[in-house]
Amino acid sequence: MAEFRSFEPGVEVAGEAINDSQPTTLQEDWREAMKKVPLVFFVGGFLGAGKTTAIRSLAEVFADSGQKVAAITNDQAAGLVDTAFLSGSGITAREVAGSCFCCNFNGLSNAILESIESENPDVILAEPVGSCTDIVATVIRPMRALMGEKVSIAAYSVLIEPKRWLELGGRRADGPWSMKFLFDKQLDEADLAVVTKADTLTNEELEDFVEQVSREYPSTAVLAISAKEKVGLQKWVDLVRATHSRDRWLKDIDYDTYALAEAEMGWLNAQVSVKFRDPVDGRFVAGTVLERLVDGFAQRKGRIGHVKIFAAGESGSVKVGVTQIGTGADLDGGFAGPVANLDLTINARATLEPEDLSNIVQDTVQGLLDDGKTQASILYMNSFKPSPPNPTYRFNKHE
Ligand SMILES: Nc1nc2c(ncn2[C@@H]2O[C@H](COP(=O)(O)OP(=O)(O)OP(=O)(O)O)[C@@H](O)[C@H]2O)c(=O)[nH]1
Ligand SMILES: [Mg+2]
Repeated sequence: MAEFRSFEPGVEVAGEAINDSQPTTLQEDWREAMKKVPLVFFVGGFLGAGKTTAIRSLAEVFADSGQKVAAITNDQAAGLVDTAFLSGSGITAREVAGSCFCCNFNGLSNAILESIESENPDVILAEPVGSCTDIVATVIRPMRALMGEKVSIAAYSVLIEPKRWLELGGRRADGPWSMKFLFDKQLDEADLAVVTKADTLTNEELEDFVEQVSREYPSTAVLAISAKEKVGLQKWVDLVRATHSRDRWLKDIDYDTYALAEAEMGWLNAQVSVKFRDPVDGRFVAGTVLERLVDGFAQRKGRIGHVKIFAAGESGSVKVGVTQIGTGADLDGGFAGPVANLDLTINARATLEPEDLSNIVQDTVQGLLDDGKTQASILYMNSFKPSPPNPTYRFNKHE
């Protein structure tokens, strides 16, 4: 048993400890709501925090208790690693692409209605774009008001990757980049702060970290999970059941600063088809492509939000990714044997110009041809800077 498993983070909501072993009226309300309409469970948090991996693991927890799950992914452009990854894990995933949930509320509500029509799920796990904030005012409050008869909406969970918190200098420090603004705003509106990747810390580090976050956000429930090791997930679901949304919409967000912070990142989505004369180890190829991309970003002094690749071949698939330069790659999945074809979905978010991102991808793909036995072609590539957020709705009246 991993050391951190013995750690039980203190769970507090508005200063009152919750005993989640006792059914509460809130839990009963939640169950009641669950019977009638699907629960929309938003999993927010910064780029690379672990949202999609958590959604995959939460889906298992809900499925184990007999509940049917669907997922909705979101991005500024089509061709998402997350959709391929969740679909590859057997989860019905719809993609709202072209704009974030807040700027395309109708895209999100249509995806939810389609999901209800086609799958009739008990739970819809929805992942906003990792650079988005103001989700409560622009998505959750409008959804409650406009779709309250079709869905119930869970308390809002925002995920925190400890490594990112440290990179950005914690709560108070001025972060080294303006994305810190987004990170802080995301946490300001959270009902639950979920510390992810607990398996990457020792028991003591995790305990210190959770205490630090709880100190900085004293009225927010804080808990720790490892989606990879499947630890803390049932506790998270129980806590969401027991937590009323505190409606912490952001009263003082400056949309010009928000737009500048989002536009610090270049965005690239690409699809690449690779064919090998002699079958190869797909994990090795995916890891090599990732390493070359990350080297390219580092040489141009880009900071990484998340660079990830979903590689699918005839004998399996793998997702590889890096959330910071200088740290090792994460791998998830594998192949039963060598592959002759690989379809690569590449998503990169880094503080570089879109042309730089495209050039690095083109150079990397070109580099695959050097052995004379490999063919590779870019089927689709879209690189850009996110446009200023322009929400469909912003419910900013005090109730
Ligand atoms: N060690 C460890 N790694 C994890 C865990 N959860 C996620 N990861 C890794 O962290 C990386 C980012 O995870 P994702 O689930 O893609 O993160 P995300 O927040 O959905 O990322 P974006 O959608 O790009 O914002 C992946 O490479 C995962 O394998 C965890 O519990 N433990
Ligand atoms: Mg994701």
